[in-house]
Amino acid sequence: MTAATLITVAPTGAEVEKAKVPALPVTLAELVATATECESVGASVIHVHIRDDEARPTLDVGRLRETVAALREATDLVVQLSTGGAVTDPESARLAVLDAAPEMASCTMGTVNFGDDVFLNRWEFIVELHTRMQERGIVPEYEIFDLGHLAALERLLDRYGLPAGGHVHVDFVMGVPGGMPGTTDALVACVHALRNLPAGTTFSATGIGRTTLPVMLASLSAGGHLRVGMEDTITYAKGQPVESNAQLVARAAAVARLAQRPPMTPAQAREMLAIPSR
Ligand code: KMH
Ligand code: ZN
Repeated sequence: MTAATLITVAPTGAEVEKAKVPALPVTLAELVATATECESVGASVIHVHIRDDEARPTLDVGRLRETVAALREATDLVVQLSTGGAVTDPESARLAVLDAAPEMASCTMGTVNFGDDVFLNRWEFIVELHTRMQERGIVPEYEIFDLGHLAALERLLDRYGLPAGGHVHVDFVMGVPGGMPGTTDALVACVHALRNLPAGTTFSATGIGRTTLPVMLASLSAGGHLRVGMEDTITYAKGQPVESNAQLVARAAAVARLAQRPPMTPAQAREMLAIPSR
């Protein structure tokens, strides 16, 4: 059984509105403060979406570079930029995220209905993201919204080779309306499908909304890692809004300790994920 737990915090996302959720970190100062707090309570990776001056999602490369630099300066967290962006972002802008040179970036493994929208990820686009990350030494986190996305990942690795560093890490994003449900059964189905991927492949899981806790418990018991944050849930318990991302990370860290799987340090996360040293 895996010893320590990698905890990724996804503090902002592209969907939650600041006007409705004032605790959402949207400015660079808010993001850096959140990152520092989350690191101190057990996060080792931060999955980053940024906002513009009006708190709207943006993929502006200048802002992304500034964000990567500020997070590196203030924390030791592994910075993982989202190439998923918002459902409205064009492929060109999503590819350009890599120009901000993060240590990690997300790479979604297929198209999925996303509430009333469609999160489009064409095969050729996935190949482009994967190969550009290989060339630049950026480690991908393959985002899996549905079981078929794991078959797509198997095909990708067979045809185009292992990612930078040689280690494969996937994240099950569960409970999106249109994707796989946030249930133990769905998580177990995904874990079974990992046998078709390279030996040593690791996984984390996150459950959207009310599936946060069942997915957290299922992932820990299956030897997986965790992602939590206000990108994925804004309700801490029934009728109780999330106060901060650190509140969610602290809960995940406490549950991980209870499971005898204490949180990893960022250095341990870099080692597990085989992030090339810079
Ligand atoms: N905002 C979603 C449409 C990712 O960050 O890579 C996509 C998403 C996945 O959040
Ligand atoms: Zn995201």
